[in-house]
Amino acid sequence: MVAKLTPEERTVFLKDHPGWAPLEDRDAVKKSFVFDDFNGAWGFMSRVALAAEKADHHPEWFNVYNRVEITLTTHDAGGLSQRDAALAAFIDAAAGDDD
Ligand code: HBI
Repeated sequence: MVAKLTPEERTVFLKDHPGWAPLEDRDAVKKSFVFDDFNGAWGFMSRVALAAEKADHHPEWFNVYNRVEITLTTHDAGGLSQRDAALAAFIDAAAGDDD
């Protein structure tokens, strides 16, 4: 059983991962990414998909053309966990958002 983040851990998560915004209606965070074109978006999604499968931790996402919206939460925990923090870090790096 994976543990939910404590309030303190959640604060650190949001500080360490700028752009990830908590949702109102559930214990999750969401961030949008925009790429030059669909090819860029799809390449990003491919990188994230491989990492998600390797981690056995998957995003909830939406894509239209060059835009990708990603929501992270841990279904097994019923909220945010360290798995989401790790995947958020990978996603930001894959998007080039980690500078
Ligand atoms: N992805 N986001 C997320 N949350 C989960 O709880 C989860 C997952 N991917 C696979 C997975 N759990 C497996 O451990 C099974 O529970 C489906």
